[in-house]
Amino acid sequence: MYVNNGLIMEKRIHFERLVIAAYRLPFKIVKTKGKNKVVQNSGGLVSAVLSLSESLKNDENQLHNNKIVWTGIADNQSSSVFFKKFRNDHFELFPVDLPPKLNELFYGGFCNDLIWPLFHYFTTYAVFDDVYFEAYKEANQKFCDEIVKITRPGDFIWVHDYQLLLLPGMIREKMPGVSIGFFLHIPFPSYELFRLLPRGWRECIIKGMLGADLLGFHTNDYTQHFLKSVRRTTGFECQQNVILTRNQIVKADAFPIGIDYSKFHDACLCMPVICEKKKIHKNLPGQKLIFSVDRLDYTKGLLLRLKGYETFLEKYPEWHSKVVFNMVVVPSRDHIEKYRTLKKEIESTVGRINGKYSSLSWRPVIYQYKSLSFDELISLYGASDVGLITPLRDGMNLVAKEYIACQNDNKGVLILSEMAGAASELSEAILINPVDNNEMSEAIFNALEMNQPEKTTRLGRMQKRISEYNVFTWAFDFMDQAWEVKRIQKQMSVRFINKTILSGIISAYKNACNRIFLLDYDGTLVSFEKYPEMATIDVNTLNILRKLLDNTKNQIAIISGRDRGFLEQQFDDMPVTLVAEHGYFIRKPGKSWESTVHSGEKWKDAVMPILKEYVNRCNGTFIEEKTGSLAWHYRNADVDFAQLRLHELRDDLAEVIRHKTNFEILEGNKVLEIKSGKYDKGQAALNLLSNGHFDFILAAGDDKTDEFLFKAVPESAYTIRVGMSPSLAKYNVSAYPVLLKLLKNLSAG
Ligand code: GDG
Repeated sequence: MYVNNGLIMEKRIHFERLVIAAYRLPFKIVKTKGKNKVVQNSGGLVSAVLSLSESLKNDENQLHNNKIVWTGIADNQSSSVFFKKFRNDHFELFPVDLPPKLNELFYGGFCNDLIWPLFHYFTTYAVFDDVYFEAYKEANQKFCDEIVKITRPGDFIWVHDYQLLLLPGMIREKMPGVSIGFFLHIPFPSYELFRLLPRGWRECIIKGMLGADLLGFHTNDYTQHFLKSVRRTTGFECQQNVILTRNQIVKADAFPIGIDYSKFHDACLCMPVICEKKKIHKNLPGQKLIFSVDRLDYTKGLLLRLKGYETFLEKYPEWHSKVVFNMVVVPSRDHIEKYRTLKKEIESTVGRINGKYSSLSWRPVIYQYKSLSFDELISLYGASDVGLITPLRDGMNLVAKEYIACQNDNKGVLILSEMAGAASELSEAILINPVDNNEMSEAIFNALEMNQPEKTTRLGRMQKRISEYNVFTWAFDFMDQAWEVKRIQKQMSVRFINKTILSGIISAYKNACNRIFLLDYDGTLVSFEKYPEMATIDVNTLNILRKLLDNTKNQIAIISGRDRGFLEQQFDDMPVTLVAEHGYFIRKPGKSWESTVHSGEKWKDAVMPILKEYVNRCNGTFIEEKTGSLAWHYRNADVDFAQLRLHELRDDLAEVIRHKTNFEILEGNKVLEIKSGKYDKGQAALNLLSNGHFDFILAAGDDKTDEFLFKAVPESAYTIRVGMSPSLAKYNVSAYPVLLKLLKNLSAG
């Protein structure tokens, strides 16, 4: 339990230790007066984790009193040597050493010349270079090597940001059971942008990210973009926010990062800040103050902000001499051409505005290119009347939240770009589109003119929200959910066929004298192919089935949705029972096909035209006509578009079959099937089981239509769902080759 902002939090961290992997270490060494001083690095993540560690220090039960472990890169070689031995009350640091050339290609190249611009929608700035990508992989591998060295059982590894997208997958390969979380601090872009990455790179990135158990993004939009990229890149099924990968479930969700609200709010009440605020007001008599602070970056909309302010000055001359815009730009990457140019443009725009509007006693823009101390920053937040934050894209933007936290006297108004992640939580700010000059100038005018009751109401709502969902809630929430995902994975792994379960099945098999295998075909005995006719059975699988059939105690039934002709082709020379079209037809060994249903085919006249319409409306889909059913396959269509059409098709079909009680709609793996007559795989199985006293039943299938089978067979049966989906089956296996291995095992017994 810990106390935060007067609220008693019942949160508990279940992990032994927190191991952070982030590009930078949280500290650097600064020489002051000839002495080395350890100083905190700037940036949202460092502030967040430092605040978290301080709150944990006060609770001896949290994290079992262990320090937070942090791996990252030090500023230079001598810092790295120093930090290797560095321990303080909160942290143990493990510097990762990258040769400067590698770091340049990895960080300067792949991270900042490709991922940063691309994920912030600046596609024209993106540089695609194979050498960068190789360096990115190598650097992520070096992080992985360090993490593997320091991780202990019970640890939670929390990987941060776009520099380490491959790391979760790399760690997972080395330590399959460990808990891994990943948080992306920048936007995850729409698939249209993500797909600009070469296919191999994007597959590698998605695979890397999916090594985590839990993936966090600032907003639901970013989460949805990521999920779409997963579906399009891997084909994995996503059930809401849960991704069913080949052998694990992974969760993706929105965790909007918060700030240490009390730290900012309370700092405004400290004497040095109160004095500094007074000084600012004294220097600007009778003038309102607009304030902004950002790193020098093209994503921050710095030039557009100046232009918006210029438009405001143009439109509202009555405000001349009564308002000042203090624009602080924090130095960053200004050795790079793009940033140098941006800096020059800012300086010339500031010069132009000041040249045009200044008087002897008034300068409309006060531009500062420097970092501020914490107290200076808080004083400016608190002393200003308007916070003007207008990025073109921003993952979250903590400055917006900090600004709100510092409004103790309810004076400030926040103008915020709707392109910042923070906009979804700070809806009471004046939200603007940063490219719209007029909107920005109107917003500045409205903010300056806003009456006090409205300011108080808006601020009150935002302060309540960000004080409650603060940095602690964010971190605890993330770790809590990571723990929960692990719990669900463990629960599911109990259902996975492990050695113990396997030996149970083998011994039941050995003790039985009348056994039956009820096996689905597609996805269960063969893999999924682009077209159904391509999914033919291979010789190894046939040999496994033959070997099982060599034992006279065994019977096999293939229970499939396929038509008779196809099944005959695959199993013609084998003494297996074939069930075609979900039970419409049955052929026992050595006998001919029998039909269990007599519904005629007239009904198809009403359904076929609708399906044809949907083939036209959704590229890549096709119809399969069987005797008793019509199937609309969408495996080759755009996943999301097909889902949309699927909903519509279901509605249209429901309308047609509304008064016909005999119809059923079945949903299989990327297929919607309409059949007439009450029959399904379950009834077919019961029919077969009624002909013998079986003391060993094994039923396996991979899709929803096989659930009828699992439901129908007796409790004593071994039921196995192939794939990760939740099921009525007792067990899951990750993929069909695992089932084949199991059958092979039994055939040897
Ligand atoms: C990423 C995402 C996301 C800035 N200048 C000074 C200073 N700062 C502090 C601010 C704030 C932090 O740095 C900047 O926060 P941002 O939110 O702008 O983000 P970044 O760290 O650049 O980047 C961003 C964030 O991660 C968190 O997930 O919000 O979208 O790009 O805390 O106060 N602090 C001091 N002097 C300065 O001059 N003392």
